[in-house]
Amino acid sequence: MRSAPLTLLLSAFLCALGCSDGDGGGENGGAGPTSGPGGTTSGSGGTTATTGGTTSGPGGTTSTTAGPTSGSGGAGGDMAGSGGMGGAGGSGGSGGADARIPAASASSLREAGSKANPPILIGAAISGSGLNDGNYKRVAAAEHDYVTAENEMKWDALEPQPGSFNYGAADNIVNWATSNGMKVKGHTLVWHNQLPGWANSLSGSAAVEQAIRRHIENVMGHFKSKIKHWDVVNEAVITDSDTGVGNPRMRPSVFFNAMGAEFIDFAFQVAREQDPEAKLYYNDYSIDALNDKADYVYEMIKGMVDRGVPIDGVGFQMHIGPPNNEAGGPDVAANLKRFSDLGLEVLISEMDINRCGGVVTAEEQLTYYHDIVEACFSLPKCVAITFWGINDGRSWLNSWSGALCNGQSSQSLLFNDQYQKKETYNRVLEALLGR
Ligand code: 9MR
Repeated sequence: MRSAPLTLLLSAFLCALGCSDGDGGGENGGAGPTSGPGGTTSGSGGTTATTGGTTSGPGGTTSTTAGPTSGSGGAGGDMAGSGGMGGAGGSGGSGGADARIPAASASSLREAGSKANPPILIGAAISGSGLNDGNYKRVAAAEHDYVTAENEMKWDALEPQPGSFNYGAADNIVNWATSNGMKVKGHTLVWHNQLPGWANSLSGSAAVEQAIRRHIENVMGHFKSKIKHWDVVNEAVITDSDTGVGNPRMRPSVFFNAMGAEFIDFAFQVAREQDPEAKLYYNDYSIDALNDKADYVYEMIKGMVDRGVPIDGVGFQMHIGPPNNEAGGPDVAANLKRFSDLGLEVLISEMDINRCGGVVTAEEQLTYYHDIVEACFSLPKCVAITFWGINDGRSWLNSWSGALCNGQSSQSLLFNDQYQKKETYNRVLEALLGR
């Protein structure tokens, strides 16, 4: 592990310019980590097979023996028609192996991930518009075996009117992914952002509960045969700045305001009822390294585990650089490990490293990419690494207020505007090969 100083930054300054996800405010704090409804649980998936080898298929299983490399998920390009969910290795890694064995060599990220034992899914955020671009599709399928829809599975896209569901754009992405032997993580069931107006103006716990239940049941039901991984609750915690520092508390939202922190347990319980086999995740930003928000989320998740709430893992978004925080490898490794020690899977769920504003230098970016991927690689229960986009030219950061890019390229990803591999790609591949 290279030493990577934790350089962080400018919280108040950056947030004054606009923080990721907007509404950093909210005075409504202090709810403390989810005061548990003491609720019931349907058993958490949890699970681990103890024999070696990989198992394909939904839900992901795990190989726990440290045998030689397990099968590759196929590094091919647009492998139309391979059908189904198979071929990409398990989503494994939670079986208690002490160390991950790297592939001896690999010619793509997904090959390196699937040949590691236990395997690591290599993901990308995919946009519907990207799939109209042949180069985008080629690189996306050749290098990744895990897909998150960048916007097409959010509440406003799927349920624009109460009880009226629109699956066209999401189906396009899911069908493309499965036909390329890629798994899909549903993103995201309950989130304060990208909500349709009608949902945002609900009030009263009964109405909000009913809306959450209907949304989760419909969406998970629609995708049940194809999606076995879900971000159930996204970004339920805030701090004074979006860097994860200062006064961590529950985020005011239509859900929290009506139900208190109990909305989180409720959403996971409804999701578990809907699919006993699915992996259910909590996902958040600026909880990547050791900071106030990560501490608070740790206590919140630990409370859920202690109460038997059916949660399988935590996604660490890993948006490094403006407008979020920036973390060094050692801190990330320690942070991921404490969550993994709760018996949960951990995922790097939305990684990019923004160079706009000169806050992160080119050299720091390479170090961070390597060391953060290494932190996941070193933890057998770290089951997936998803990059938030394919190439620099299409990154959300380029035009995001607060990202300091002003329409210029954030230079944040692994491929340049022409879809050529960058040095960041090489550093990620090295870390996936245990180097
Ligand atoms: O990348 C997404 C961007 O296109 C949208 O405009 C934005 C709106 O909220 O959401 C972005 O994705 C977010 C993800 O869904 C949740 N974590 C933060 C991501 C970056 O803002």
